[in-house]
Amino acid sequence: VAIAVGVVGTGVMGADHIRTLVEAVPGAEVIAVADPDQARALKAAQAAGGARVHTEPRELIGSAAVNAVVIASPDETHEPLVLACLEAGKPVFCEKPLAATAAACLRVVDAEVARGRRLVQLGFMRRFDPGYQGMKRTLESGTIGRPLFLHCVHRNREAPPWFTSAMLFSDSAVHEIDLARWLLGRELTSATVHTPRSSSQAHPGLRDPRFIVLRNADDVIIDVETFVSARYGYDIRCELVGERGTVALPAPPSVTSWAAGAERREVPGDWRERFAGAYAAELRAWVAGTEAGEVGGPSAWDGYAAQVVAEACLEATVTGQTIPVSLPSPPPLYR
Ligand code: ISE
Repeated sequence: VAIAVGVVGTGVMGADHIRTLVEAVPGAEVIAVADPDQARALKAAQAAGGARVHTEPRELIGSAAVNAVVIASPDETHEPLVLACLEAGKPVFCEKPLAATAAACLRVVDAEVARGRRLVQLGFMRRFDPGYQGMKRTLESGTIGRPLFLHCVHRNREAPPWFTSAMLFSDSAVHEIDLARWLLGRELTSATVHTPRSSSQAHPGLRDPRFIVLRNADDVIIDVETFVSARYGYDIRCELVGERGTVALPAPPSVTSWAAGAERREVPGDWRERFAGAYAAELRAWVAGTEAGEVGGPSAWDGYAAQVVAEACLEATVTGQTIPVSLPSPPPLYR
């Protein structure tokens, strides 16, 4: 029997998750969608092969026909909607961020802990990318020795007009924040942010790029160039330097052409293209967890921890200082 999924939010990510669920996730069926934008919702419902359309997300969450919920609505709606899913006892896949602030993330954590069972999987899809998984395996095999540096580059072609300077941390670099915790298996302990001159290609009011320097509990240094107006394409790089060797994220497969005396490789346009495989893998894992009665993968706690560090980055830009980060140890549900 297929898991009946309801999708809240049919914008860029919601529509993409619907397409992925339909094309690449056996065992799931999108039976309902919700969006205040009727036309967009109808289009998404058609893409799902005739799903029911709701305008009110809570109606979808409460519907007896819906077994599990995907939340891809605007950031500030995540907290109340995830809480509604927890109250209904339904497994939920929530796009990052878990909630708009660390304090709000903690409220979600508390609600899940109170239920005593993991129902929330967060959309940190890069953990499902084979390249990052290979880096983690290499580190764990011991071949490169103890880690010293993690160098990261996070470039987007362009940012939407509503993208704020704070979102550079909470929306973009939050992926590297999560990866640093997951890959190195240690909590982050401080954040410093260096600000070069702003790119003339950034939209007015957006301070872009930034250079973030994090430290973890093993004194590994993690640097992240975050540049969301890079123009030429979507480019994600990562290298982990150890005492005896290094391991790097492989470049994505790309069409290469040779013409007019030059070799030309295509660069992905955005994250949906670059991480398509990871998006499918995370949703397959979530559906499998839903079938098994307890979801795994990136947790509400991971969402909270990442948000705490993103907020420290923002504070670091205001004061120019290194901001210490200290996280309490996670409740037993997340260990
Ligand atoms: C976006 O929300 C994502 O999650 C992408 O992975 C990231 O590269 C981009 O910067 C964010 O805005």
